[in-house]
Amino acid sequence: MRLSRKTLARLPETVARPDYDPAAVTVGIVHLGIGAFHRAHQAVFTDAVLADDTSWGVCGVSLRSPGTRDALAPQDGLYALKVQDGAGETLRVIGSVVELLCAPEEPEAVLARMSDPGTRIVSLTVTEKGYCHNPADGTLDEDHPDIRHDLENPSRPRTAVGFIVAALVRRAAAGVPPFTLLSCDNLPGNGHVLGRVVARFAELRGAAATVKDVATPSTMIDRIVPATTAEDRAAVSVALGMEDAWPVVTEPFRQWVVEDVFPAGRPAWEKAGVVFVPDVSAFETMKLRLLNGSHSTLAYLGYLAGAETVAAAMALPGMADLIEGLMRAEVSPTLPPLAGFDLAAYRRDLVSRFRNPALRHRTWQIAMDGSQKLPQRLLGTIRDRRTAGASFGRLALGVAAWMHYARGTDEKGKAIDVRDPHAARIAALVAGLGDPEEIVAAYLTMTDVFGDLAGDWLFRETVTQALGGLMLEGAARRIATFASG
Ligand code: CS2
Repeated sequence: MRLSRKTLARLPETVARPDYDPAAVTVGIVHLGIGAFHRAHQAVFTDAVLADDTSWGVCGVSLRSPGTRDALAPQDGLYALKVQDGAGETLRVIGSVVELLCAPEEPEAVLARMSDPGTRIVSLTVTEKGYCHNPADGTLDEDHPDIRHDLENPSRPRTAVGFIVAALVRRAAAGVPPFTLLSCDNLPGNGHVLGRVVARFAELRGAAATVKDVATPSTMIDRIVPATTAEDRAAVSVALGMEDAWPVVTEPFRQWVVEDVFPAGRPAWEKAGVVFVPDVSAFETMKLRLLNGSHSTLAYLGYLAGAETVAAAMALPGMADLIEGLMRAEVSPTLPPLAGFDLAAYRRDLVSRFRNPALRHRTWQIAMDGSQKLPQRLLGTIRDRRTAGASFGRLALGVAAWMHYARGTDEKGKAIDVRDPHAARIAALVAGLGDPEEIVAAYLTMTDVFGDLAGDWLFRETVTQALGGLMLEGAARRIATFASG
């Protein structure tokens, strides 16, 4: 038996399910990048308020592979959300995703759905690299092969930006007002970044006027959602008493802070706990620098020290002290003030979230795409510390750990499966180098990643020292030196 609208009634009592009729839901949101994160975050907030207005269902679009569509379409888009920590777990079937499309296989269906007047929001979780921007300054990478492709083939796009502009052009031609663009990726000023790449792409297509009034509110999104494993699938299916081909597993914590600029309307998300603010940037900076900056540091150092998961990395001697020190002494002083916000409590919560024993969040997963993540997670913080004339040794260790990791060989001499849009470029840059000074110098030629820090002597020296220590002593011993005793 498979999870579907037909079998919903046969779920065990303990499994929560939609409080509306999923068959009555129509599409109001097209979501680009229907991965685990969307399904454990925005789709859950939407599910909670659909009973009020069933016109806000989600059409989930994969920009790459058909896997999610093929798993969920036979289930009418239904899937289970398993929320777990050391204290226990809960299961809920989510019904907000009512249509699934795979862009490379059915681009016309995607464009038709995005151009439909019923679609009033297009949201995105396409990861940092999905914006096809230069990470150091947020401008469109006009040499990106997919961007070049989309400029040459405007009605058969590959990228999110290409789809968005093509759909906005169609809407304008049909007299349909634009949708609101809602970026939900871990980028500072994600709405601004999206607005900028869309505007530039449209300009290159000769359609600048079409996109000029599109609203692009920024958002801060937070929930830790590891990739679903075969064991998760099996365990959830047992608990449901029926098969679910693609459940998602996550932690209890969730947060969504959004700028309230939705000229075409929006779901009543505030009823589900979404916080609407005039300016999200202080929240974003805090989350990106504290949570994601720590995450990346944990991922590279942890992986090198042989820790497979974040919880295992946190258990390495000295690691919790290192991360706590990084957050308190080096990151927190750089954060913009947030009136009434208890930063110390936020940091404490992060430490316990990282320790969640029930989540198997792989260090390798977080280690992906470092060239796209480091600028907003560690480098911006370092830049602010430099301006303030303050120390940044722990942050530099995180950067050095990435440099060590991305060279592609672990401490036992085994190859690392480095996933990064610049993996080949990095491999070529560091090929044959064994001296920390030369390695750091090679990385610092990536000015699209490091920006002005590439020419900063103290940054170069501090990272070189950190990398030298890592290469000489190994990650576990370096981490252990931070143990407070
Ligand atoms: C993680 C994030 O994979 C990663 O890079 O740091 O996905 C992190 O789990 C989320 O941002 C938490 O909100």
